[in-house]
Amino acid sequence: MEETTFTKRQVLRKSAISFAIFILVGFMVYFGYQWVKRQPKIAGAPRPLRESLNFNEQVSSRLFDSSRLVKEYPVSAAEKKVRFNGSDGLRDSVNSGTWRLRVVRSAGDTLQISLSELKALPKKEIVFDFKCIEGWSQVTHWGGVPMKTFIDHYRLGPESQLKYMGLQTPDKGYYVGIDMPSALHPQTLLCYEMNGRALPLREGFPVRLIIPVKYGIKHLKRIGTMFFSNEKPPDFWAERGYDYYAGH
Ligand SMILES: Nc1nc2c(c(=O)[nH]1)N[C@H]1C(S)=C(S)[C@@H](COP(=O)(O)O)O[C@H]1N2
Ligand SMILES: [Mo]
Repeated sequence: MEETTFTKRQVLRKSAISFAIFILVGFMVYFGYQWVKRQPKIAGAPRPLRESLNFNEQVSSRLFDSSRLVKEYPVSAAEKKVRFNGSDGLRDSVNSGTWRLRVVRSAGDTLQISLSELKALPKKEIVFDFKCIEGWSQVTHWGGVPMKTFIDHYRLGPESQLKYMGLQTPDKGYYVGIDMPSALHPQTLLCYEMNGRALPLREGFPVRLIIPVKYGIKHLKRIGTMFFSNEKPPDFWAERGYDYYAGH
């Protein structure tokens, strides 16, 4: 077998080359980062980052298969002490008797739906692993009317042909945009129960969104208004630089 030996000169040359590459890559990372920071911001994130988020969104939504279900657990696996996170849009008081879900069909044509009307529709319960983008997750138990059932019952078929659903709290302090395939996913609920009882105030009483295919940021608590649009509706955390799609 032939042995390869390097002369001292060759070794020196190789180390010099590796060192030069190391320095060059270092400069590229540093100036690349400076360049990204100087780029104009688009919807809360520097342009190159927003563009890659949008690209990821295109890939994820093409791969999205609405018949694929998020894993469900037995009720016994559900956490009794549910974590709470975020109270934007929850600071005013709310009265379940006068609260209405406002559904904007078109300008000047708004449905006003009461809590008891929602409760009269077929109910579905789900126990799933609720994931927050901050890094925690919890198996929790929710009940409400599936969004798809609600859309069919109120004959919102034409509106649901649009690309997005927008949701806002009554005071507009928190708001999200949801791509329509995720809004109509069979596990997405207009939720009014947690652990078999009325939603606690801080968990979004009287009605919140539960959308297991998305991270926590999209599970808007205390829904006031629902609307439909082909443009991306304003989104609280996307405006602060997070991913708009937020699926997992
Ligand atoms: N109205 C409103 N809804 C909200 C938020 C908020 O600040 N305000 N925070 C979101 C985030 S980041 C998470 S993780 C979940 C947390 O839901 P929980 O408080 O029921 O655990 O609610 C989401 N919905
Ligand atoms: Mo979150």
